[in-house]
Amino acid sequence: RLRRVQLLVTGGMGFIGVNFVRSTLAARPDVRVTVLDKMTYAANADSLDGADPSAAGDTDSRVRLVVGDVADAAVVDPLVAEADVVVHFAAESHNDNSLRDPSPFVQTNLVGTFTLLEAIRRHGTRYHHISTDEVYGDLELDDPGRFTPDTPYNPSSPYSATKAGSDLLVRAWVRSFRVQATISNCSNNYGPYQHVEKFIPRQITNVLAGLRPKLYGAGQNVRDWIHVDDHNDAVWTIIERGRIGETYLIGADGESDNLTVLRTVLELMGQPADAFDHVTDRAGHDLRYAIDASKLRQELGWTPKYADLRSGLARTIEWYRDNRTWWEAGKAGIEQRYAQGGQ
Ligand code: NAD
Ligand code: TDX
Repeated sequence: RLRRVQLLVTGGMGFIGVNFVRSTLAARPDVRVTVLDKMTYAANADSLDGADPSAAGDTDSRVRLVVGDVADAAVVDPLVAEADVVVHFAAESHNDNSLRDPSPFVQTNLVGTFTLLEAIRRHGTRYHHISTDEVYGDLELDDPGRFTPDTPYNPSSPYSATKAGSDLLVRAWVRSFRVQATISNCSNNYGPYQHVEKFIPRQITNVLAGLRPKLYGAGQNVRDWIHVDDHNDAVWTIIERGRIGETYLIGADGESDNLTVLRTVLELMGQPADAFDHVTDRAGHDLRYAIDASKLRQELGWTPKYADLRSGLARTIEWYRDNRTWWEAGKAGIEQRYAQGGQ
């Protein structure tokens, strides 16, 4: 187990990163965290409030925020130099945005990862790269197979193509320059602090705001849902016990189609089963993702703690109910942008 660790967490003001920072500070008193985040539309400055339970005030907090770009070598290099471990969450993360304008995806996901890897190479720092199951493309609904570390890369969207490219950069830097890196590819996350542009928080906050939930197409597309705490627990397992150069797939056997997820949300929120709109489908919409996490489970002994999606959704709904001020300000603008695309 690592002790007295200085962590650099990129993208630590976004959904998964801030959950990672909060749970790390709560569970590991010897860890100090520097967050590097550009504070794009996807970041929320309130997310770190009260994140260090051991701090009496801001002065002795174990977490520090540096506002900056992962693609800016002058910012990145000194931060990597002082870190023991770098965990790279920063990315442009939303498929629908990548269809409207792919440019920031190429810049942040590809050039940003390249910039970080060059600093990692210079300083010999331990690096963990956060990626997605979307790099593998999609599966048929009736395919008995699931994604494994041997599945060929076949990304569909500008988002997943730039994530795939960033993974391949990491693999090449391991092979050519022997950087001390591991990679994880996780399935769809849900939980607190997720941006309201994403499927589950969009529907929960639509109901809370008196708007009708919006389902793309017929809702047959399948996603493999995992609670964000289970994802982050697996990330720590890989940082501490993963083999250098290896890729681990993270998933919790949570396959469900979008219509079923939406109906569960409606039921848990006391809404009629048909209280939603069908809207224009996403271009190139991946049909199904499914993760086989055997390697992570067997080699590293990891197991998820959230057994079922329904109870995880109930807790997530409670969080959005209790934290209206966190999401309310950005909600109307996001819905306006969706409406322009008929979504
Ligand atoms: P998010 O969009 O909620 O957060 C991304 C964060 O990165 C934001 O705080 C943003 O300000 C920051 N950022 C963006 N560009 C930056 C730049 N150039 N420099 C510094 N910071 C920058 O995303 P998320 O859902 O938390 O995803 C985090 C990571 O996990 C991403 O790498 C994503 O590909 C991966 N991932 C996400 C999921 C999921 O279901 N959300 C699943 C698997 C993998
Ligand atoms: O309003 C909606 N209605 C709807 O039916 C939205 C926003 C989405 N959907 C559908 C599209 C997908 O089939 O729900 C599913 C989930 O959509 P998103 O939340 O946009 O996630 P997805 O495209 O599956 O990608 C997510 O998981 C993998 C993350 O955003 C990525 O960052 C991660 O890599």
